[in-house]
Amino acid sequence: MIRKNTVLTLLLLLGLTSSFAQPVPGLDENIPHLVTFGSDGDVAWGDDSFCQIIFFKIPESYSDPIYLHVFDPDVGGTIDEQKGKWDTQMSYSVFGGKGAWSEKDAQNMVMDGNYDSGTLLASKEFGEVSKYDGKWYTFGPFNPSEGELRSEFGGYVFKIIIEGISGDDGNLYNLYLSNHADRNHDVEGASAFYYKYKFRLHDDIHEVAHIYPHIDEKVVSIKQTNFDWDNDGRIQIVSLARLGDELMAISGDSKWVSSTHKIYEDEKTNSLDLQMIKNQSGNIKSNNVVIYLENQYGEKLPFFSIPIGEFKYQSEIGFEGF
Ligand SMILES: [Ca+2]
Ligand SMILES: [Ca+2]
Ligand SMILES: [Ca+2]
Ligand SMILES: [Ca+2]
Repeated sequence: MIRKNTVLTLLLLLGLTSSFAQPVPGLDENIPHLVTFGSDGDVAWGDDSFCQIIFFKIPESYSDPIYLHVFDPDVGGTIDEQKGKWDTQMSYSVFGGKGAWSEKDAQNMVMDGNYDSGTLLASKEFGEVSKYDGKWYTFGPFNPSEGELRSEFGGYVFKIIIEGISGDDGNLYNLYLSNHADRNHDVEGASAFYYKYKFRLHDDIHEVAHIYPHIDEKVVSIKQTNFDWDNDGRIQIVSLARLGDELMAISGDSKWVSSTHKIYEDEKTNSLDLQMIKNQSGNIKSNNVVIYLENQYGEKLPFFSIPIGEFKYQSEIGFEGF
């Protein structure tokens, strides 16, 4: 009982601190880093298309300048994944304006399509750069109104595309939306979201990673697809309507797998908590993975860095017996 209360208190604290935070990966996700490989990378190392697309939404009422900080933008030295010699170039491009989000190729990451839609606001390439190894680089300032105004989000949407230009090494990095140029400070009411997520799992078997796909009222079933999970444990679905005993299929080395799951009434207009629990005996290190979800129409579902609604207070269920 003591342990349960401790976990619940911890979750409540996390909830308080994360309500206004915009790091990507998010605090609640407990994912160490995002991953993008150089364009000559081996997909078997865990990145199927050498590109990552992350969106940020800023409330329409917010008018101060915003900045996008990138931790460890270089590809070399600390946290990155070396193959042979360091020879990878990575581009970071920030987009706003009409089409930045609303172009479906951007949401679906159609790499031979118009995924880099909208107005290019800033761009920079990094290779092995010791000056930025383990350090932050700042894009901006941007005026919130430079984003794409969308009423469905109640604000302006920006997009950052991280793409491998050359080389075969893995770039690991983190993002943070801030209202300060020189430090991470939260933009109240803002959040990040993404449709296809590529990241590194913890090496520590006791760490549980999460993603929080948003389920709108028209979703009756979801199809999840993941790549290169290396059979690393399990993914369980936790929500108000189920107790975490339903598992999603996970893939093997360099393999794709999908599974389809019914959505219950109580799960609509809320977020699911997909808990990624590592293989407790596999000693699986440096595991890069890809995951996305679709509704019954084949439309991709967004994951939000901040879980929507009250659902998160229920998620101690998933820690029971772990
Ligand atoms: Ca580095
Ligand atoms: Ca290399
Ligand atoms: Ca890096
Ligand atoms: Ca992997």
